[in-house]
Amino acid sequence: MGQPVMESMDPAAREMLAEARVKGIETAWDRYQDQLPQCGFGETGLCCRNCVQGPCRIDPFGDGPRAGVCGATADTVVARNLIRAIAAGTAAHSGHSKHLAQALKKWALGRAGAYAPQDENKLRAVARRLGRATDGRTAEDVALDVAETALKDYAESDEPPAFVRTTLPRGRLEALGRLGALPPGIDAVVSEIMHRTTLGVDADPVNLLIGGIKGAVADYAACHMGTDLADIIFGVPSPVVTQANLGVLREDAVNVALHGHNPLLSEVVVRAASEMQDEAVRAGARGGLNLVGVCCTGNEVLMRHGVPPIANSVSQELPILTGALDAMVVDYQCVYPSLPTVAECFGTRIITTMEMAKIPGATHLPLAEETAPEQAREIIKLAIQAFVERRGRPVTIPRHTSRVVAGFSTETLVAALSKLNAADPLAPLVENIVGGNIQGVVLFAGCNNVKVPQDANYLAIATELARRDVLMLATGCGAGAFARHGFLSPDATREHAGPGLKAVLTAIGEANGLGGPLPLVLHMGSCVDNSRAVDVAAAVAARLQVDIDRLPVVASAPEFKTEKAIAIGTWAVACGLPTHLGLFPPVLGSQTVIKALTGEIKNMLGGYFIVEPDPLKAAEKIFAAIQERRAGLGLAVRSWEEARCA
Ligand code: BF8
Repeated sequence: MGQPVMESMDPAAREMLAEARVKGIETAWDRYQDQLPQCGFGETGLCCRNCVQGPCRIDPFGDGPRAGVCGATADTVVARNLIRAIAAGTAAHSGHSKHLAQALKKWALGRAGAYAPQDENKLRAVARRLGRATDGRTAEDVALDVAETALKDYAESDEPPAFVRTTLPRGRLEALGRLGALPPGIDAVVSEIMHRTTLGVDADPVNLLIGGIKGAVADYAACHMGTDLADIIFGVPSPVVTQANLGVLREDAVNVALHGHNPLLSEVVVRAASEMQDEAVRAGARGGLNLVGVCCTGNEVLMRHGVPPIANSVSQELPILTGALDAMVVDYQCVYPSLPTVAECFGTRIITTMEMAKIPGATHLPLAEETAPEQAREIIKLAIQAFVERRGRPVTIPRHTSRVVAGFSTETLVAALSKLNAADPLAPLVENIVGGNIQGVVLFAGCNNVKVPQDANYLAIATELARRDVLMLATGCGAGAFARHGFLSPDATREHAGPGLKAVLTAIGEANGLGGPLPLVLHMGSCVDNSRAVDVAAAVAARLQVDIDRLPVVASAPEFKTEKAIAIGTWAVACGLPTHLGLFPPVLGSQTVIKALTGEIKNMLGGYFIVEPDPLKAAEKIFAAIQERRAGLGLAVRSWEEARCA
């Protein structure tokens, strides 16, 4: 542990951090330094606060206490803490999805006109997949049915959630069933984890971990639901071309950042902004209203409207430091409570919108689905007022921008591939994997973490894998990292892709009239949209007549930080994927837990964790996992060195 060599690989972020120092404003990086050295018991998962006889701490070196007051051992404490994190992540994703289901239901009942489905085809396709009738029924009836089916997935039932049953391959369901890891319901399993981890319930680390995997599968259901419902209500994303990074802020525009996760709010703000451009211009903003995105709300509006992403996760405070941001509108999750403090000197309005997510010092304008358009207009008015107040004050906007092509939903990918083979769209992808032009696929997911120079792991790993012909997908803050460094562009394909990958991306791009390759990394959306990658993997697995756990597909969360990311990483493993983590999760205090998650689980589910903080070694291990899968399918394999020169 120590001071990072550099806080961020993003030059715009570095400029803003220098500005923060000049102005004496604290950011996440400063607060991290203030925390050092961090508590070793917490870091290794060996601190238990589950009852008031504690906190108990277990000595990782065996010299001090070997059990807590109740007798809980290191293995029990570490496993309990880990699966509580999974439950928290699941609660967050599923709260987001439940909110979407409720909005769809309100629309179907005539109470929330702003949420009329923009994609009736997807509505009917999801309904059919869920086993609901669609023929001869109105959109309202089908929507009500889909919303109620979704809401039913939360309660305890005799069968797993519909969003698990109808999306995972049968082999996956059977493997999870054998392990006892199929959840009876989303809320039910969150509640079960809280129960089994309280004092004096489950003390068996392996049984606890199985309970955690069950929770993670519930998280997968919630994520898939979040993707499906957002696509139904707001439209299935298709490719958009835009710019990323702080350089898109404009001194002469009303700059409004949309931050958080749930598109319920940001979508109505996007609509309100398009209707209120004139109002901004009348207030003196020659550039009108300029919307920008932060974190996963940023991803949602990026892929549906081309709203430029400007910051992610650890760098969310930096847009305020430009002095040009008039409002930051937040919903929930990954929103730092520090924002109003940073905003104090700049006049930026921090606007919270969710009853359950207020921040002292922010302006609170609660979102109600029934009256969302009026609230969105009120938000824009506040931003315009802030612009009027800041006019004439100096701003410091870094010049950096990068070109971004984003919005590769499953449907878009299949449509793009169908230009090469209309009768069998997956054939070109499968044939190129089999033939070795594409060695395998890596899904980059997860956050930035102040313990890693921002974006460094993403860039280093992706650069190594690209030159070795690995097809790459990205979501969440990982996608934001690639966006800010130009990796979501065709130029990056020309610069970094190995010959096989370049040929495939170029063939698809040209068949789709792009006159060049697809981007080096395909942006699939927000963190809940990791479900899109599972859909692609499940379709390819079906085409090859195998289960997902035999595909040369790996997940990587090289800079993860949140409990949500732990939940997603665990369901990636449950789906059968080797899953790389670029930081040590808080499990080092238990050899039993480490062995179970990095080794034994492979025999049961095919997936397993690879923990490797060094990005170059990580790339090598990810590539080795791909090659192991290729060998298992009887496909030609390449060594790390050989692949570099291919
Ligand atoms: O849900 S990647 S820091 S913003 S948790 Fe949060 Fe992590 Fe970013 Fe999106 Ni996902």
